[in-house]
Amino acid sequence: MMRKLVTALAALLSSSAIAAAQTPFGFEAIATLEQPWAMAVLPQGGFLVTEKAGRLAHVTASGEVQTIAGAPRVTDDGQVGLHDVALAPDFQASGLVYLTWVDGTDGGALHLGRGRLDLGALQLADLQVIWRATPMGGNGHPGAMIAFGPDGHLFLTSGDRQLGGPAQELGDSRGKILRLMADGTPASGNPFADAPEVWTLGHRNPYGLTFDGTGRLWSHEMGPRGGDELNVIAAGQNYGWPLVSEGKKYSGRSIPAHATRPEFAPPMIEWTPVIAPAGMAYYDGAVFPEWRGSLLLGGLASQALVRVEVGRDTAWEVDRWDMGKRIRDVAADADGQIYVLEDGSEARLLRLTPSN
Ligand SMILES: [Ca+2]
Repeated sequence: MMRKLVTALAALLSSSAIAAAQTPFGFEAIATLEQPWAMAVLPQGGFLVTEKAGRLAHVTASGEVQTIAGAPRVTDDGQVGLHDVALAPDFQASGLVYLTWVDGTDGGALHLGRGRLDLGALQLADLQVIWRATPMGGNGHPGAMIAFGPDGHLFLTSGDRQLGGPAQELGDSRGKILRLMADGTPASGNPFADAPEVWTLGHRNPYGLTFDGTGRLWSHEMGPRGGDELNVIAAGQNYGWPLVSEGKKYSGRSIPAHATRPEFAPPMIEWTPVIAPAGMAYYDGAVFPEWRGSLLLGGLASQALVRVEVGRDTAWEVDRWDMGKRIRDVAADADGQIYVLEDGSEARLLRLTPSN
């Protein structure tokens, strides 16, 4: 009860729009990409970046962009194509890299695959599909974000594919957050006996997924007209989509708010007007010490970088910086450097630089 009250209060405080401010940092462009979707920072320096049309790119630390062979066949259509890229927790030893994508010639399903990166040969070898959404099919809203937990489990957002209803059906992997083993099979100990891969349900289009320093899992998802959400993801919870939302249908018809259905977990933050969040990183680095303990979110429609501070039972937006471009992804490296990936054509991969 207390948690719900605190959450409601935080939502009230945070629901007023924050005006985008000038950045208190500079940035330098490392490379330019074409419709990039996600990035992973390589431990030896450099990056892997996905482009929606299907290229997996290696960006060297000096900014050279190289194409890696062996990426999957994808369908580049509207919101879908090649999506997330994530390094296995044991990447330094195994070289394993995970990708998500939608392939219209294979039922239009969201796919999760992994292969072994050979940077010397610029190749992703032995890429295998290790999970595929069932039932297959759908439209946009792929979700498709990967996060590895502290215990090595693979968490995956599976969007509702613009269908709504499947998000409430346990036997349908769309509109869910899944908890899988590193090989793509359902993890043991998941909350639903009849849906062994499902961790949480009632999601719309989660484009951000990350663990914080205390091991809590955070996800954001885009609302319909209004009602973008930041959620703490806890086993077995139902986040309410499409039955409740702080937004409206595109037709303008209202949707009941989360408060009308206490069995659904309410968002920690809701944004109306929307920020259209994409990508998220937990920051605990040394380069921007005043941001330690924050979540950094990209904003598409808001063309912003958004900083959220998190408490034990609350989260609140503290900064919204005007980046002048739609932001697709955010990442931090082990040294505390922060990288931001723009969205769209001729999009830049930026490194933030402290102002002083
Ligand atoms: Ca919700």
